[in-house]
Amino acid sequence: MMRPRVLSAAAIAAVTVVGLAVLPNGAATAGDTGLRAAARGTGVKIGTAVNMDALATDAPYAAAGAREFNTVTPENVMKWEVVEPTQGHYDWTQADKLVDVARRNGQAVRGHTLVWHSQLPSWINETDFTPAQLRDLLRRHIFAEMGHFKGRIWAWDVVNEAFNEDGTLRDTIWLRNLGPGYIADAFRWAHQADPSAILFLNDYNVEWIGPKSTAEYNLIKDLRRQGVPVQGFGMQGHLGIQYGLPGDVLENVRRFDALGVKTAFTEVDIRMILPDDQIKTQAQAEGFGLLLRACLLVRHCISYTVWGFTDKYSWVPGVFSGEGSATPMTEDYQKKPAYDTLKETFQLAS
Ligand code: 9MR
Repeated sequence: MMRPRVLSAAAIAAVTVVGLAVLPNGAATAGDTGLRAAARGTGVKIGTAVNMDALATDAPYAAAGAREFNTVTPENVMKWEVVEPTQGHYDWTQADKLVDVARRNGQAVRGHTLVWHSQLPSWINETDFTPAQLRDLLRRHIFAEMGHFKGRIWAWDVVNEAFNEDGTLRDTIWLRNLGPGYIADAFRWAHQADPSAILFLNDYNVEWIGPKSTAEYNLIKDLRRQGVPVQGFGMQGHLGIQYGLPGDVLENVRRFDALGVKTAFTEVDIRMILPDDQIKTQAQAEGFGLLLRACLLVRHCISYTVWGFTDKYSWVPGVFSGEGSATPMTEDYQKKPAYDTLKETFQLAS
């Protein structure tokens, strides 16, 4: 079925009403066939970050992951510190496993992430490399990792979190040593390494229009004018209901859409100050729906990925003390209103 580009205002309102009022928290709807079935025909894939420890040890986690999602992102196992813990010695074990499971489940893989300031192997931070050596290491890393998975990764987060909140480039080992051109270089190398992968610039706090998202917009525009193969803009979507929801998210996604790049929500979770209650849980559902509607309403938004689907393994409580409940399912896999809103929104759009 063709992907409809416009949801009627009534349909959008209906999603909100159903998501907010009718379905009780945790109830499975009749004829429940999961999010991936609901997403079919919409042109937007539904994804999750995958925790490989949980996948190996928690059968309900593995079953829900296969049932609910048609794209997966490794939460950690494709990061540089994991794949090259010692210089020149690669360990693809966990990442290979993820790609195999995805193939068996008929899921596309979003590769995450090639160029980042975080989760670098300690040998990079601890050795006194020259700028020329670092440039060579970065190039080798991109070719090694993309080469290893060539043809099996649907989209790659090539450069992750390159900007500060004020729209300046983040001070990282890459910017300091290679200069701002490292971003264009990374995309050029990535395209050579695997021409079939869709190449994304990815960041957080860019769901709304502001200095950071505008700087990324300008960079993408500039790079494309120069013929640099940046092909997608990923908005992570780590939100907190206490900060309010990004009311201009659709307007924001539309301007990237107009540039001709693909867009995606790549790491959506919406946290709250604990304990949760019905009001917070409903506000969260609205947030999940808001981002999904923005994705469905533009032409080139290709996927919507949640950063974990159960609170059982969410990164949030470990980092934001006193906060949590950020995913669409509880720790014991009960569906929250956020889950129902995602499903109903997909169903209306298909
Ligand atoms: O969820 C990931 C967590 O398990 C790691 O400890 C953390 C390390 O930085 O990275 C988390 O994932 C991040 C992602 O790779 C990039 N965007 C922000 C995510 C949450 O921190």
